[in-house]
Amino acid sequence: MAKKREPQEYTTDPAAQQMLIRAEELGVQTAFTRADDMVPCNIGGAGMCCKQCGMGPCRLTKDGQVGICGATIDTIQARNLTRAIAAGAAAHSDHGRDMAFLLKATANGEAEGYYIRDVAKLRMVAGYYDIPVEGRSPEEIANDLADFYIAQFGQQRGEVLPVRRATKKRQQLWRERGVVPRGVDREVVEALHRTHIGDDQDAEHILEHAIRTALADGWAGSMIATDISDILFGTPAPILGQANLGVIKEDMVNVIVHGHEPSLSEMIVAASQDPEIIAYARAAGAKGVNLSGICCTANEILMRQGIPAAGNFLHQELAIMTGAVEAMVVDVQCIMQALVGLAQNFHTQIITTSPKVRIKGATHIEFEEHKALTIAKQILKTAIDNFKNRDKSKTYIPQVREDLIPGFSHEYINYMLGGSYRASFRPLNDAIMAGRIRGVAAIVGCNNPRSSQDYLHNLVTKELLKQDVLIVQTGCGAIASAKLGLMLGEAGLSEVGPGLREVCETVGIPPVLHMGSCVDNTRILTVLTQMAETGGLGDDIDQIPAVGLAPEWMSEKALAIATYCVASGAYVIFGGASPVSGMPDRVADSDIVLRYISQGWEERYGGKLEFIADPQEMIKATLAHIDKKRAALGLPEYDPTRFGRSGDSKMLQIEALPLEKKREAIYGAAV
Ligand code: SF4
Ligand code: MSK
Repeated sequence: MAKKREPQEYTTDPAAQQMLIRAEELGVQTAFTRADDMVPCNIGGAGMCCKQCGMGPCRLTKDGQVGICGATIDTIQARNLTRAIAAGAAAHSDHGRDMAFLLKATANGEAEGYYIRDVAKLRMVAGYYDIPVEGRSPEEIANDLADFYIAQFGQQRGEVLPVRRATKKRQQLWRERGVVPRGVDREVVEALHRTHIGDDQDAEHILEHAIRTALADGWAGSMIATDISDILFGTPAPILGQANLGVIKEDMVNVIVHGHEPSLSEMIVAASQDPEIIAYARAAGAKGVNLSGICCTANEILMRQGIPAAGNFLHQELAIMTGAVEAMVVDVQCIMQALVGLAQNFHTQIITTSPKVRIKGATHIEFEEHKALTIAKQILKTAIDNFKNRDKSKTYIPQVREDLIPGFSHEYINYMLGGSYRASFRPLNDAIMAGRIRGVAAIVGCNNPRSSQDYLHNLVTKELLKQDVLIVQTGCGAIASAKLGLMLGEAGLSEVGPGLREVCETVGIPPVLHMGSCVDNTRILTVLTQMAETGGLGDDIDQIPAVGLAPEWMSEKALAIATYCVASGAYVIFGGASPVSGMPDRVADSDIVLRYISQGWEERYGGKLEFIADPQEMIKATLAHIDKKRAALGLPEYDPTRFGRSGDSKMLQIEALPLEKKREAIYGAAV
């Protein structure tokens, strides 16, 4: 059994630390303590265990050893990794499919409570696929777009059309390599087929299909999900929000929405503001209904409606332990089965809503788009009815919360850099070319109780900010920075290098931009593509001084995201353990797959995937890659001493000077 850790070793978040002390007092288990008790299997962890058929499981631990069928270690590792990527792609894409059906129902007036909020985005997206827009109603366009998107999942031949949104060069490369997805479902199914016993037994060949499957996620399934969420619920723009457990309110009915899909949560937001529901809550003795979110559902409603985030992945159990949550409403993905058992210690009801997800012991109120508002009200009334069962002696809400400004969609970034008339990525590219911004890092992904919650996210983020690296974030990584206060303009700027600080002050942005949920990593693909197309930073993503990081990854979706980013040309660094680490100290050739997804993929796609556990090494590798790309573009070497003499901080210093010194400081000694 691993050593049991102290609360401050489990997490760097002060609210979470308080709740873990509370867990100890109450004698309840959490993912943190279960991680201590669960010793990972080092053979499976290294990707060297195969259970693809009933002759196994075959655990390969010696040089030259093969499975009963003769499968080698690299074949087994490639199959395991590809299956994980296929599962991640399936999860994102099934979410995208549901959104497409919701768009269809909305267009046909069959989805109670939904309407098309962002007609401009609808017209723009329809335009990508040559769907006629002029003289047509939003509903007509939406109906065609929904049909088109639904067909992308089941398409059997040809190419999924959203790949058109990549750079021309990248599309050409994918075609040459034979990895353009034909249809989303086809690639996922083929990944499962190829990895069945007795099929594809060439590790590199298997991994090329992993690329194709991941591309079906990033450039189709997830991109479709993001597009439709924006069309139906509005393209995000900056809005004030809050994050951490302190958003839970003592005197209100607390409802937490958790999971990923915005379809139900947006309707719960609408229902919570309904006078009938507010009156119902007041009649129950509460001041009203207080909604908050966990995981990516939190990100969806935070960036559009400013609904607070109670926390990221590892906060789901801690939120219940406040004893003040009447209902936790879950849809799909990242929902721990442990919630139900934990909730039995309190009065919290766990309400499952997806036809795909049930948890034994949970209340199931199935979501149905045709009567979504009615169902959302029913869920809220169930929560309100539960308010009377709250045991005040068991209530403990840590008073820790932080403000943030989320909502940096790629559309808004374009707008903020150039206004309505000259929306452009030009200023960002110019700042990178000048060296004011050294490069860009996307720090995304989950929490993992095997490391200290938020520690790696925040350490890497803070160090890169000091090095003038602009950070964009999604998923649980974004919530980690939000809780730390890095997503508020000025508050975050004290941590930032001089050049980046000047840019943030000029444009009026925080140094860490919250770009949304896990499926919204496609927004990052769009930003990188637009940067490449703007000019000055090469003509494709692999030339941009940018790196993707997931320091605390845990889900299969993270592996799918990593792989589509690599295939799009990005260098991706994952922290924690590698699922294909092999055991090079014991089995000489057990790192074939590890080398292929790094050097092999870099040769083929210009991007690579590496697992680096040490955060300092992660930072070093990020900066080295950014500097290498800068040098390849012929950009000036990064030099922090060149900048920092303009901007708000300088003006404040100048303000404090006597008049003659002021003049000198502004115009120089010669004046
Ligand atoms: Fe063993 Fe081969 Fe079956 Fe895998 S597929 S469990 S290696 S016999
Ligand atoms: S919710 S996939 S823990 S980021 Fe998207 Fe967070 Fe990872 Fe789930």
